[in-house]
Order: sequence, then structure tokens, then C-alpha cells
Amino acid sequence: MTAPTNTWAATPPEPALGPVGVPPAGAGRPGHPAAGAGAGAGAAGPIDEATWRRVVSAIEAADEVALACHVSPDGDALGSMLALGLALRAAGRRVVASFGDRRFAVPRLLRFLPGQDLLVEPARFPAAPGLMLTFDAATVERLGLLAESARNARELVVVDHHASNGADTGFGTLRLVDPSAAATTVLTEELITRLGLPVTEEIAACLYTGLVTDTGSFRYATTPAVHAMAGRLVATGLPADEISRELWESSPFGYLKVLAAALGRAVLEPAAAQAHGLVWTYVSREDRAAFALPYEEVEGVIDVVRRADEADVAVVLKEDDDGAWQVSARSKGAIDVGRACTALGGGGHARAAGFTSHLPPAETVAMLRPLLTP
Ligand SMILES: [Mn+2]
Repeated sequence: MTAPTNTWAATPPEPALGPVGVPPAGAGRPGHPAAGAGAGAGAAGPIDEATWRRVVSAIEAADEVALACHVSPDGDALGSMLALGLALRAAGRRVVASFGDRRFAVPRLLRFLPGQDLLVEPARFPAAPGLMLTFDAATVERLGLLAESARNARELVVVDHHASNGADTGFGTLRLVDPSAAATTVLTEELITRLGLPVTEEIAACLYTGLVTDTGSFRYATTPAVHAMAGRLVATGLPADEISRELWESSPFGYLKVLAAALGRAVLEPAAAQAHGLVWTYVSREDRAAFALPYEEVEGVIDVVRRADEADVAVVLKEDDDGAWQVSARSKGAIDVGRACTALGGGGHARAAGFTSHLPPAETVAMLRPLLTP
């Protein structure tokens, strides 16, 4: 079923994407050897051998493996889930995969990912799975409609790298959580290898997509381990150039106009920032409606705004289709935006985080600003 060559052009069904929550695009942490290639490498992260072994046995013993990733999935979430799904299916295992958005659709940018025929609508996901794995979700709430299935699962394996996903969240019966991993796909690759399953070109494409998106094309996480993993994956023959083009060099024309509007109203505070400047702007529903631009298309605005040299922190507020403001925050390092966003009910990493606000942009920024301290 999985044609090796033509999959890149695979067109998944649904057009629009449901906007739920802010998936903080992970900024990987440098300085830690990301989990390596299976048994021989010896796990250096906080996940102990016994936990890895228990997870492997649970998967090997399961009749069916239920996979879920966070709502409004990004490349790391969907890439991790589809990678393990493809590996298990190739081994003849029963697999079901989904994410809990009310409007269930794969974001346009990720429609090139192989393995999307594994996906089922959340309504068709098992209500009480014997074994369930979650990917890139720091809390059970991030699973949206699938949170109930997670609570009912007999065994719940949490695969994640968010620092905010502490053991105190009580989320998961078995936890493959390593905040030093640059992406959840780093942990997923190790899991596949520990299961003794081969990483095919299609699986590698899923893993690579998570690795490049969460490291910002190797800009935030630049460890030898990250590049070594990329090397292993590219060696399978995957079209790395095509993946980059799909992810970063393709946008509808309307995006340029909406980006221009957002940049036109960007504010730098204080106006002549020397230290700890903040640059922020917003994208409203009206901005997008003028060009029929779906919410998912404006995720990249933050990556332009945060270039401002004068600012340590960049914030972009995006109004979703339900009228809630999804706030993305990025830090150059001195300020922990993960802590600030967690205090406002969101979460994420020290350099990349987010939260949801129901106040207008200026009021939201006023609430956030006092929390942006070194
Ligand atoms: Mn991630």
C-alpha cells in the first residue's frame, strides 16, 4: 500500500484545519546528546533502561496500538506519530492513529507526509485503548477530543520533549519524556530502533520533518547528535530538498499580504530598546478573511518578526476561527518565555512557547510583559 516513490505527492482529504491551542514549535536545547541509535548508544537522557524495556514489551504484547498526537499537529507531532505507525504496520501490527481536533484535517504544509492513510477521525479512535501512545503533547488536554481515550487507556505511553511535561503532571503510565531531546522524533527514532524495526525512507521522511521543524532547520539545536540523526535519515534516500521546499518555500499569495499587514503594525517596546526589548504584532481573523487564508498559514509570521535585533522577545498573536487569540512567544535566550506562558495557562520551551488569550492583543501583551524578566 505504501508506494515508495509517489508518496510525496499524496493528497489528504480535508481542506480546512481546526484551530485549537498553540503548538509551541519546539526550540531544541543544545548541549545534550540527543538520544542516539538504540541499544548500542546507551541512553544518555533521563529515560532509564527499564522504562524503555517496559515500553518495548508493552508494544510487543499489544493487540492493537493506538497513537495520538497533539491538536493542530506540527511536523514533530504528526511526524513522530506517523513514523511509529508506519514502522508498526510494516511489521504487521494493528495500528490506529489520530489527533483530537474538532475540525479534523492535516495542515496543508504537512500533506506531503507519508502514512496518512493510518489516520482516522477522532470519533473512530478507541474510547478505551489497551495501549495508547501520545506524541509531542505536554499535557493530556493538548490531546483535545482524544484526552478521554488517554484517561481510559490501560497503558498510556507519553513520548515527548517539552520541559513543561514534568513527572508532576501525572500524565502517562510510562513516560518517554526527555526535555534535552531536540524533537519528539529523536525519541521516536530510538523507540523504533529499540523495537528492532527498520527505518525505511518513508519513516525517515516523517522523522526528518519533525527534526527540521523543531530545530528550525538546525538553527536552534546544532548538536552533533542532531546532525548525526539527520545523516542517518538522509542516508535512506529521502528527498530532503523537497521536504524543505514543502515546509518553508511554499505559501499562498495571500500570505504575503497578511504578513505585510502584520509587519506594518509591529511594535518595538521600548521604542529604543537596549536591553530586553519586546517586538510584537498580531494577525486578526479579518486580515486572513480578506485573502481566504486559513489559520495554519500564519504560523510562520513569528519567524519573521523575531528577527528584530533590538528585541530579546518576539510575540505574535493570531486570532483563530473561533475568535480566541493564540499567542506565540520566542526568546533569544535571556528570558524564559516557557515560564511566562505557563503562568498564563500555556506552555512550551524556554525559547519557544505559547498560550491562549481571550483578551484583545494590546491587553494580552500588557498582561504578558511583566512576566518577561530574565
Ligand atoms: Mn516537538
